[in-house]
Amino acid sequence: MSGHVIAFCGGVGGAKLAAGLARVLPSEDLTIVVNTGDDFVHLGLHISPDIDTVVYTLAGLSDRERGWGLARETWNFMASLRQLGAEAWFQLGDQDLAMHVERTRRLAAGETLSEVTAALSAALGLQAAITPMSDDPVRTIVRTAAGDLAFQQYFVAEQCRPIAEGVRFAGAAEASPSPGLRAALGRSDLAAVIICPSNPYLSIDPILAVPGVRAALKAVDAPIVAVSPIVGGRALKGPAAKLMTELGVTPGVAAVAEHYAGVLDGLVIDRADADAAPVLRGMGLQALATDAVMVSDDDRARLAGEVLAFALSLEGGSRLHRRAS
Ligand code: FO1
Repeated sequence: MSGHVIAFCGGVGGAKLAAGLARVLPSEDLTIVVNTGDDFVHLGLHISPDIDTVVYTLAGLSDRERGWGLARETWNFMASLRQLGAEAWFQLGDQDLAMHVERTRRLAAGETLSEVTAALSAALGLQAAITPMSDDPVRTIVRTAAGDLAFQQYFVAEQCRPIAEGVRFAGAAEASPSPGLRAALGRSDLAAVIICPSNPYLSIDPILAVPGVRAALKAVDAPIVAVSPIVGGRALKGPAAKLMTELGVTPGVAAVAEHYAGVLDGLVIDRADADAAPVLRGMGLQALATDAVMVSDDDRARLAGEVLAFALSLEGGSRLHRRAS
């Protein structure tokens, strides 16, 4: 294929497809835009969990079982923290710690998060352009029956147990798209935008909340295709289905399509949901049913290839619905 591809993604689930795209596309043809709504300062360190997950996954360094952090990690730092009676609810592995320390040092020295991410991913041998959605702080807050919770408090400390009543992105209104995102959206050779199978509410919405992003997507002439993170009414990973239920939405591919109304031209769903394809077409979307669950590296590359072929097969006419809605 020719032209540039943008991938929007969050952490674990999205990073797998981003890794597949990085395998099938030349590095200069791909910009991976990562959610930073999960970022927070912990123990004085700037943690960017989704950027770390994408970088480690693409570098082949991630722990495949957990999905986040490094493989063959050791946890002496955490054991020592506990001994000191310090906060130990968020696990920072001994090797992983270097990433957070070096990111924090560079940010304090005046580098932007985009610059830090580019430098650290290049140091790990990555050629793909990985960019935060914004260099400005945007923080995901989950409104729950127990009050407002900062994302990691909700996700890790509370294990997503509190009933969610809403999600907001503090700072989004004042944020600007990162230079990498802005440049990619403005490319005249943009061939496709792929929304990876990340949580639509917690991982992709923060990217869409950055001022200018939705309007830019509305205007692009390239196809925009998402891969559903919901298969057979269940989330592939994480709290997406629980969250949808709590927000009054029946978890399913139709709800994913509805959520992305006005943003998408097509949705890739798992074969388990093939029956829903006519419903999606009724909503003005093109649908591809395939094996959307990625286990092996080959699954990632195969799905990436299928998603790209599907996106490029969409006729210009299928974009009229998005651009008019
Ligand atoms: N997720 C957890 O469930 N527990 C943790 O202790 C934890 C630590 C952690 C440290 C560094 C990092 O880059 C990610 C980490 N994650 C942890 C993952 C992260 O909180 C979530 O997966 C994402 O924010 C959701 O996409």
